[in-house]
Amino acid sequence: MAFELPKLQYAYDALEPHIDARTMEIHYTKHHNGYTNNLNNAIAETDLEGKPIEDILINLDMNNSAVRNNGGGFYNHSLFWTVMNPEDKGYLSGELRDAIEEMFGSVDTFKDVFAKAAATRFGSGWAWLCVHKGGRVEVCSTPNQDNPLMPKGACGGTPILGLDVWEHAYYLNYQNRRPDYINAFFNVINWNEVERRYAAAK
Ligand code: MN3
Repeated sequence: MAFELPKLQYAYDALEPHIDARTMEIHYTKHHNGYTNNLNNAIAETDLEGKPIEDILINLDMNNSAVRNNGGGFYNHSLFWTVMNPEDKGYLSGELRDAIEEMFGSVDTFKDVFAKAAATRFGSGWAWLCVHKGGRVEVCSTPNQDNPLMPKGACGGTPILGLDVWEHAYYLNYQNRRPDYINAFFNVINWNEVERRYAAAK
């Protein structure tokens, strides 16, 4: 069973003006599709074939750069599309809001910490909100296509919100203005999905 590019649940232009349609189309059909195909090639006829992606990443040999880069790219983008939603964004509430306020003091402070993690990631990478067993949340960032599931992967919890800060994620619309892209992201977060992931992982 090969991994399949997960279906995008909205149109390419659905996140405009925050994320433009051309960026979405290229990002999904070229980048994510490429990671998916390269992951399948990297694990074909190895003992990783047929395993869930989470198992592959948690037990990853970090020296296996093909699986590290493409398995990370497959997983990270699969999460990324689902934590954005143009129509049913929901709002931050319930247990997740409580956990964020307990850790950061306020939702605004959480947003500042997350935005800083995304803005200060040098080069390409991701910013994450993770949850640890027991429900404690943490913000971190990772380089390239690494993520917190991987051995020694930053906060080390389960990622429940992720932001792609590779230039391919924003350059067409924002050029070098990564902070503007980060601010725009907060307008399209699907909190219902983040809360669902929180409840499942805590
Ligand atoms: Mn990307």
